[in-house]
Amino acid sequence: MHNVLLTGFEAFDQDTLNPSWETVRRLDGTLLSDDVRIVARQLPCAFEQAPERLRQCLADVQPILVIAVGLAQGRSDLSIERVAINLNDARIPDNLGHQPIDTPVVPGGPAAYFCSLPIKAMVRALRAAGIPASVSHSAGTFVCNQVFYSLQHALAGSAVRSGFIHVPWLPQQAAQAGSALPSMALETLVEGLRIAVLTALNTEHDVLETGGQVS
Ligand code: PCA
Repeated sequence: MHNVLLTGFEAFDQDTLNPSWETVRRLDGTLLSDDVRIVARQLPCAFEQAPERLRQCLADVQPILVIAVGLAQGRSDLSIERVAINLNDARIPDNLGHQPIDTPVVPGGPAAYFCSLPIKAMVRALRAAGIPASVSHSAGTFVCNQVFYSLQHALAGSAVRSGFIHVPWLPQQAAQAGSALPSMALETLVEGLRIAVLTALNTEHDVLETGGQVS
């Protein structure tokens, strides 16, 4: 059996749940073919712990493909991240109260890594299924970017493809916050992630077209 690793984060900031974990845990154990299944794992929203937990997951699961998923409050679609940068610059403290400012993710590491997934094909497949998606050129500078960078660093030079997707709030989170921030239903997120994984598995060469990026 081959494994696809999906990671999601624990809740952070004011939230009591994180849609990234709610989504990937519903896909845990899903068979994508006779010999490929999804394995979901949770990561802490803590700079000191997340990269090490990710490395443990990679060692345990021995995946053929990895997609890390996180929440981006304010985003309105599935944001397929193209680039991870070697910078921590936290806007708020993490779940352990740490707030690194202008530190590297990996001292001496390259300034950035590109995602190794067929991101444009993923955007195209999601849109064809009626699910809003776009390419994003910034995963931020908080724990999501740290995990994304650590993932690309760990797998650099290997045949295992990997990347990161940011998801919006769930509707109940936007409602509870009394906010006009965008949201997406859990069923849509789950179906979107399933399509993203299948497209990544089945697409060798990315398509050359616009990813509908915002900037
Ligand atoms: N989102 C945060 C960290 C955890 C999460 O789900 C981020 O975008 O960095």
